[in-house]
Amino acid sequence: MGGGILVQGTVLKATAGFYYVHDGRKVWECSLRGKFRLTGTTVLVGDRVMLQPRPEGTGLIVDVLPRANSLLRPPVANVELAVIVLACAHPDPSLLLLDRILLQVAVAGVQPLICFNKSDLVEPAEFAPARIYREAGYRIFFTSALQRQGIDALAEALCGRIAVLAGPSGAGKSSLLNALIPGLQLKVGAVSSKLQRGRHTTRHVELLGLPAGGWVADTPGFSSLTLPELKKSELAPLFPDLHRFSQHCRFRGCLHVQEPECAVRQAVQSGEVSELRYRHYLQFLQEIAEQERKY
Ligand SMILES: Nc1nc2c(ncn2[C@@H]2O[C@H](COP(=O)(O)OP(=O)(O)OP(=O)(O)O)[C@@H](O)[C@H]2O)c(=O)[nH]1
Ligand SMILES: [Mg+2]
Ligand SMILES: [Zn+2]
Repeated sequence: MGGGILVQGTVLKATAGFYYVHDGRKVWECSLRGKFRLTGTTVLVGDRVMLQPRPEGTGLIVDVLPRANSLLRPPVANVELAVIVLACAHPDPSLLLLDRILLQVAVAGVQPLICFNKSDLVEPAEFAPARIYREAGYRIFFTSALQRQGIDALAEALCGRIAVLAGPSGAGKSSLLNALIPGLQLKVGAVSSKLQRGRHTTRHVELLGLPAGGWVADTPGFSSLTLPELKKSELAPLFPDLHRFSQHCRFRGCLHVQEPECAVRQAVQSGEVSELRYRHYLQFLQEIAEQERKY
């Protein structure tokens, strides 16, 4: 490894074979040691790496430190907080997509936070999705990037953490970051009025420094997400609102579908568990069963 002092840092951005690594003071433009291609080592935004300074002032990444976790969509490592951003309207929020993202975030061991943006377009008190997810136990924020509402509360939740903003295109992730970071001018896209979708204005993942400390990644939106690889029995524990009833089911290993004396289904019937969440649970369970059949 040719001697010399190694520098530790965090990968902020990766584009076209170059990695930008922050060492606490400055940003190094780095390339990857050739060996990584052979060993299949990947370097993600958020990775802690060791770099070897080169005479011309750039760096060579020679080691990737073990990850605490990593997300697939967006591809970011060592994330502490996932802020799932959905628009209250325009485009209307897909709660099925929200539940897929929540599942992926839970599997990765990352703390979720749901941000309903464009609150200026609805009456927050009457916005049913927020009630459903608040009652399910998730932390909810209402924001309007446009009218700068709820930005301070979001800033406080992000302070000092490594976070990602994830969610569909057009929800306002880049707009929120522009509101959170003075002077930042991320490109913001229009929502197609015909398709009711954003246009994927953001194309790469990048960690940005927050004024009060911490890092947050703007990420490109996505509209579909495959389920993480799970066994059927692993699904319900990832729905905390359903799972808390399962200890009262008659059968151990109850999947809460057709089994008699299922406490989860009873909770759905009595309204203690949201029917929408339960329907999504059943849909995911079926997708897992279909995946299993393929192997
Ligand atoms: N009414 C309203 N419009 C907003 C708000 N925030 C963002 N928008 C608009 O929504 C559109 C999409 O915003 P973006 O910030 O580009 O959305 P994004 O989530 O970054 O989209 P991608 O980069 O494609 O994933 C733009 O026209 C914004 O001006 C808001 O709080 N209220
Ligand atoms: Mg964007
Ligand atoms: Zn059950």
